[in-house]
Amino acid sequence: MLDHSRGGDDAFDLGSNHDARTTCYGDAGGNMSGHAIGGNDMFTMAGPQNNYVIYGDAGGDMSDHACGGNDVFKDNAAGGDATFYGDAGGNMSGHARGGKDTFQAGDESSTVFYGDAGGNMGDHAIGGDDKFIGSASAAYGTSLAYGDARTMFGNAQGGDDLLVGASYFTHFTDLLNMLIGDAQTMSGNARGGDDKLVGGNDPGPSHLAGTYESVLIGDAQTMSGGARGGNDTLISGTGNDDMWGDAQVMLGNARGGDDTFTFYANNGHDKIEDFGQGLKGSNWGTDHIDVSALGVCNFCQLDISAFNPSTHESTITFGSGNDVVVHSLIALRPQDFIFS
Ligand SMILES: [Ca+2]
Ligand SMILES: [Ca+2]
Ligand SMILES: [Ca+2]
Ligand SMILES: [Ca+2]
Repeated sequence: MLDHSRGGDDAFDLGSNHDARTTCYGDAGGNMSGHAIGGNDMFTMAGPQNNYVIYGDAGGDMSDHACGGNDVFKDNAAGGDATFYGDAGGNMSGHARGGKDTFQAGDESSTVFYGDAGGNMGDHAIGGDDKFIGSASAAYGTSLAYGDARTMFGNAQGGDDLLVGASYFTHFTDLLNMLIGDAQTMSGNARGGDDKLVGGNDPGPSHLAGTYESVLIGDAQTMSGGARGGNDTLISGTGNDDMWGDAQVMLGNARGGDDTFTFYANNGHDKIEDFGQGLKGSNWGTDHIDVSALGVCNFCQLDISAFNPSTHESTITFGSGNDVVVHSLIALRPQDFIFS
């Protein structure tokens, strides 16, 4: 799609197939450039053991001032593989802009979501505010969701995305949800969005401490150069959550954002890996632990183990079987919390 072309608003009902392979493009099979605008498309499907690859707008790249539509993918299928690229399967460059896309995931063996681009976002590309909603009753399967793209560099800016992990996975011991607010890697002057990530719920018996059903990363797995993280909110589910406000690996002059880690009753055995306390020499920002929903009114009501200066860890115990290990620069202080 070139120049000022505009895609229509299409509804694709892919029916209820069995063992089918389906690839669907909302607007262009190839690239979108100029001032091309994608339509607002809706994809619906059902049936067992299918393989779906859906591109909300372009199968290839989006460049210049191309703009993605606001697309919706409702997956009512089970036992197959589903991948949804909210805007482009390839790269976004120039001043390309992603739409506000929504993926309501099914109970698939494998679910993969890129809110904007499956490849890179560079130059001045801007990610849309996308939503990934994992299955509320998943019997099996894994979810991998990136709010924006695989890689962000240049002056790319991530959108403010909502990523909700899949719930109900009693017979699994492996990781089920990997939710990343912006990208796998951020470098250059890339900016992360202000994302909200929600861990999955597990109604079954709790898993061992140190094993996780959800990994939540506010910005990227690796941040380097002058990349900046957004101010993200990470919400613990009843499964075990491994929570990173910024990045698993921080290099160069990369800096994280001011994140909030929120806990509700029956949080399981969680870990906060990069708790920022706004201290000089730290690049984790000024983060907070929100215990207001637990009815904790002040610091004295918290059960916090002694800070271990060699591991930099302390454990907050909310109740039997419910705790969070916090990795921080210094011992936790009252100003690190949000109380009710
Ligand atoms: Ca789109
Ligand atoms: Ca996005
Ligand atoms: Ca973020
Ligand atoms: Ca942070």
